[in-house]
Parts: sequence; C-alpha cells; structure tokens
Amino acid sequence: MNDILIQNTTRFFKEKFGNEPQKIVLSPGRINIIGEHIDYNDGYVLPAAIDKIICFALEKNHSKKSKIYAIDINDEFEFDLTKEIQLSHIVWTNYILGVVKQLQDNGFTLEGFNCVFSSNIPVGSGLSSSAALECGMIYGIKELFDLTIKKVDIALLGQKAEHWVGINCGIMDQFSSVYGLQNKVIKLDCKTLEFEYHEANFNDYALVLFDSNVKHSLFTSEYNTRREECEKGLLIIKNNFPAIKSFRDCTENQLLSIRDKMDKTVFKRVHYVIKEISRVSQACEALDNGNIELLGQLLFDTHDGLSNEYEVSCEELDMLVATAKENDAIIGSRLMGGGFGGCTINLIKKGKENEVKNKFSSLYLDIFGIELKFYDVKIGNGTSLFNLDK
Ligand code: GAF
Repeated sequence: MNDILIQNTTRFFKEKFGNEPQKIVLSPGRINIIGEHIDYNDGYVLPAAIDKIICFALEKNHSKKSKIYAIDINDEFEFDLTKEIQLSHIVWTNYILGVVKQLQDNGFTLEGFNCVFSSNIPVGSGLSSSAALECGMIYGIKELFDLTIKKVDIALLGQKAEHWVGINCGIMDQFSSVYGLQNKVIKLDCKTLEFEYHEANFNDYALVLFDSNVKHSLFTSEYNTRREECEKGLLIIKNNFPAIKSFRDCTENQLLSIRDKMDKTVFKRVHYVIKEISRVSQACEALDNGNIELLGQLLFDTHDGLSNEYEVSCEELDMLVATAKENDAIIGSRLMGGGFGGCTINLIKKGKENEVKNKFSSLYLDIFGIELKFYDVKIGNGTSLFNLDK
C-alpha cells in the first residue's frame, strides 16, 4: 500500500517541478495502547507508530521561497523565508509554517525548497496525522539541508509547532512518529523522555481500530481545558503534600484525603489521571507476560474513566465500547487519542474479525446513520528516509 503512495508522490513531484525529488521521507501516524491524556500530565504512555504514513518528496530550489503541494486535497501554497511566518486561515498549511517557524526560532537559517506530499493516514480519526506532518516535514528539511537535529528534538520541535497552531498537546504523538519501531510498542516516560521498546505481541488477539467517522468540534477547546484543570488539581495536591512533584507520586488514597479541597470537576479529572498512570504500568506488564485478557480489561477501565471522569468521549464512541463489552470475541476496547470522535482501539479474537466488523457496521449505521470504518493495525517504523535507489 505504501509503495503506491510513494510512487504517486514521486510522480506528482516530477509533474509539478520537472525534476526527480532529492529526498523522499516517510512519516507515520500512531496508535496508543493505553495512557490517554497522560503525556501532558507527566505520566507513562504506551503508543506505537503504524504503517499508515505521509510521504514527502522534496528538493532544494535555490531561492528564498518554498512551495508546498498537498496531493490529496489538490491544494498548494508558497511562503517567503525572508518574511515573518504567521498563522494562516488555511489550517493544513499551519502545521508546515509552524515547523518552519520553530526551526527559524531555534537558530536554523532555511533555504527555499519544493515539496509534494500525500498521505494514507485518515485525517480526524485520532491517528495523529498532524504529528506525522510536523515530524516528516522537519525530517525532510533536516535531510535536504544536512542540518544537525537530534531525533528527540524533531519530536519536541514538532510538538511546539502543534502548540503554535493552537493545541497545547503533550509529546506522545510526535515521539511515536519519530521513534516508532516495527512490531514494538514504546513505553515512554513523558516526564524524562526515557523510553523502552516492548514486543507488540497480542497472542490470539488482533488489534483493530473502529473509526467512528465523527469529529466533534469541541476537541481543541476541551483539550486545552482538560490540561488547565489538571494543572489546577496538581497545584492543590502539591500544596497539601509538598513531597509530591507530579501525579505519578500521588496515590489514590492521598488524593481521596483531600477530595473536599478540590472542585468536583477537577477531582474527577485528577482521579482519572492517577488511576490511568497506574494502569499503564499494569498494562505493560500484562503485555510482557502475554496476559492479553488483563490488558483488555484495562482498556475497558480506561474507557470508563475517559467517559465518566475525564469526559472526553461522545455517544458514538460510548456506543462502540458498550457494544464491544457485550461481544464475546472482544476482550478490550476504548476510545483512543484525544477523544470527541475518532477511533476506538479493540482487541478481537483472531478469526472473529470479519464477523465482528459486520455486526458493528450494520448496528452503527442503524443507530447513527454513519458508516463505520475499520483499520487492521500493523505496527511500523518511525520517520525515515526512503532509499531512492531501491
Ligand atoms: C492528542 C494529543 F496530541 C496527545 O499529546 C495526547 O495528549 C492525546 O491527544 C491524548 O492522549 O493526540
């Protein structure tokens, strides 16, 4: 599937600019097994890169202007590197302008380049196409102009670009896009950015994403509000327990003992965070031990927390998870990513996938009048150069 994407992107580049591209970069989307809304709360997460990617074809153009063409939406734009980079009203262009701005703000003097890109990461499905765009673009510019930028800085610059666009996100998405490794999940400590790879072996179960095909507009504002609510909660915890530096140091009992000092909403958010941080460690251990049934139960628990306490779900996602709980072939399911739409991640008994998909798609269509989409997950590599001589 990616071969065709690479061929098409290269062909479009030649048609558009009349040359062979000098570099081809592939940058993946991500899934997250568990640890949702935990990256900006300094906990642990368990994401992985997937084999759905954005492909970039690039060349230097020996000017001070850059031209970018997005094949999938047949749209293009140009920017002048000698002028101050500013937010545009065309959303997709901001992710690119954002990384250029971050590179410039960090002392890199950029020259003009031409770029064509195309993607098979579904947009708005919670698979982090924006992080793939940011990290792939930084990687492409780095390769084209031979800049020295460490892997971790690609992720951090990508995250800053996303902040500039308007979402005060954590580091999980960009980190997974850069550090992904085939068949491995990444246990990432979002406080220290230390990480370890774990085998993505789900034994008799297949990982399948159900794409609700909805994206509620609340996402950006609610995301940023959740972050503020958690910051308020942490401050109250720290005031009461000076030894506590971050949520990971706080036990559930400590939190319960100061429940009356917090407003109800802040308490619910923080309670979810503390429980989720401990679930990630349990989930990672369960995965290592091949106890996929326990892992599945933890996914259900996470969804309950995200829906009832963190309140980032929606009726479509709740329906998908509630239906999954009643289905014997599914041992775990939860909303994945920021919420308010996008995908659920599901552990389905191998061999039962088609039966499950058929049941869910007709039920979902009956209830919401919307087509449910499915993605069978393959865990792939992080952002990298494609070898043009292949
Ligand atoms: C979005 C954000 F970009 C991530 O940083 C993360 O917080 C995620 O939502 C929720 O876990 O994808």
